[in-house]
Amino acid sequence: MLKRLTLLAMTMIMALTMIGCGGGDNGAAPKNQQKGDEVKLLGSETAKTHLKVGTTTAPDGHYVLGLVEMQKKLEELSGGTMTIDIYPNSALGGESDMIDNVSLGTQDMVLSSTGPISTFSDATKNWSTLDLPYLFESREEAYKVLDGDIGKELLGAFNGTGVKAIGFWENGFRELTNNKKEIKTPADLAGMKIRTMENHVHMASYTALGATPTAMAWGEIFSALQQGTVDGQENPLAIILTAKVYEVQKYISMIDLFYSPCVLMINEDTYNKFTDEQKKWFDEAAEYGKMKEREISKSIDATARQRMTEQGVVFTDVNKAEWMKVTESVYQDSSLNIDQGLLSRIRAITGR
Ligand code: EAX
Repeated sequence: MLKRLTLLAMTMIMALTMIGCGGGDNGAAPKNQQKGDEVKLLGSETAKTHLKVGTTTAPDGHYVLGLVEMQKKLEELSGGTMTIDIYPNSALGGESDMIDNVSLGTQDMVLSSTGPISTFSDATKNWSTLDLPYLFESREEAYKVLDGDIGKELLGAFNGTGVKAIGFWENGFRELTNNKKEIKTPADLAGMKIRTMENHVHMASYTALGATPTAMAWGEIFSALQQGTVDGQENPLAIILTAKVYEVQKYISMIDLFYSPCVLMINEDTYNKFTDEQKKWFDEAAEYGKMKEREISKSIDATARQRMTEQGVVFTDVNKAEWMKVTESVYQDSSLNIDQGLLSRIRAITGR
């Protein structure tokens, strides 16, 4: 809780600094945010049960397209009685706030990266283990762990927190962008201010790499990049492309530092009040959406580099072994709540 408060305080200071700079919220949201986008993403008007789901990502991004698949499936399975209304582009708030709101019941659902989960509750603090650098080498390796017993246990840790965690969807491998210079080695990062998610493991990793990490919610990223509050940020290519981050960042280094899952969550009481039949429809639609979303994530990723190269972005491939070595110390950092037992079990599955 204390750590979460520290992060919240940091985020607030950052927000105040930006207001102080005259930033306000002008340009803070991704450029493709339009009122109309929200309307198209609302479920069928005739459904009796409308569940409001928030995400920070763009309407044409993998999260939202996956949620649209879930929405169609839920309407089909429930005979049109249940649906989800999708609110993209941080319309309902940042990820950390949305998870809190879901736990309090002021918002039904959220699809959020794991960024804020380890500081959400004592029960979920060992989720920081999932945020370690170079934990997974491929998405298939990650699916093996996240779809198996370990994933089930981690999701189950939410029981009693007000949030029911349904399943692991995909954000993707996180790459580094900046507008100053080509970054090939950790040494090139020296002194650079990099926006990270509100996550201690990610911040510690960038500190180990020699950068100055600044945690902030996604909705603040555009003004921060434009005003130079930060020099760069990191996110999967699918986000960099669909949120149009590449329009304000010339360089992308393919560091694959973290595999970033995202988690579909619903208010516990809302779920528990469903009839058994409604639970079945909901679970099946969510599983369907998850599988579709992973496919969409993969397919956006497959063309993203080419599409952004055509727009003048300079891509740099790095020697990942070098980056791995510099960030190894994070695994032993006792302040980060890394669960060494869980880590060994993950490694037994990934074979590394
Ligand atoms: O979950 O904040 C982030 O960098 C996340 O990757 C993004 O909001 C999607």
